[in-house]
Amino acid sequence: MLDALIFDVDGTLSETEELHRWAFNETFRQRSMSWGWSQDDYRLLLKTTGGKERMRAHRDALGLKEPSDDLIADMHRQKTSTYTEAVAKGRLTLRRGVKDVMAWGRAHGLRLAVATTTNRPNVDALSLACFGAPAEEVFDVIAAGDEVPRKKPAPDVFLLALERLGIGADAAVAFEDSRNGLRSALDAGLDVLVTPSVYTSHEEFPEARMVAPDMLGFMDWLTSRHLAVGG
Ligand code: XBP
Ligand code: MG
Repeated sequence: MLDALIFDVDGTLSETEELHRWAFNETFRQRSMSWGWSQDDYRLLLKTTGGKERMRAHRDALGLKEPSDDLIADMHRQKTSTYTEAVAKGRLTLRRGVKDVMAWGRAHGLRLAVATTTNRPNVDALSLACFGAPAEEVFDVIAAGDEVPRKKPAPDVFLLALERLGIGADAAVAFEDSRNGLRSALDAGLDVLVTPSVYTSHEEFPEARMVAPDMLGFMDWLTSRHLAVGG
């Protein structure tokens, strides 16, 4: 039985990565660092999931010893508060079809979950700003950020979401925007529906069950998948 829909956040629920990129650059600027990530830089940097991991990868690619991991963790706390303040001011909108698919799920008695590399404060801020309610009221299960030892493309965060849902992968469908996310959900045993985002439009998703420009494209597939397993 299809029991749950599991959503990635960044790039899937909302086109968030330009705002993340701005928050990273604001943090570098406020700390008088020479770092500055262009859109082209960031497209490559997004191969590394996780903001702390991304900054560490950038430091290492420059062959630098500083900033230390501890300082990067502090920078990430600052970046997160810069990001969440901007989200609270209404800088994000939901992607087309997100509310429709979530409403379809609720109307068919399905549970809704989140499996994301971003951290929980960012999920909470997006939920309040875009759904007008706390994340724990919008989603039945939330698996985010540092709750798992290995970030996407490792399957850990989707496996945690399935564990918290108390179901097997055959009873859920995952929604993603990136190859890292697709690989994570696939390795967790899930069927994956992909809506490429601004920063992943160049990627290929041959293993996806379906690829569509927005989530409205999945409504027929979801209906047949739900009916096929007895609804
Ligand atoms: C996308 C990510 C995150 C965000 C930045 O997560 O990889 O790292 O880019 O958020 P997903 P943080 O697509 O899995 O939602 O700085 O909080 O990591
Ligand atoms: Mg994503």
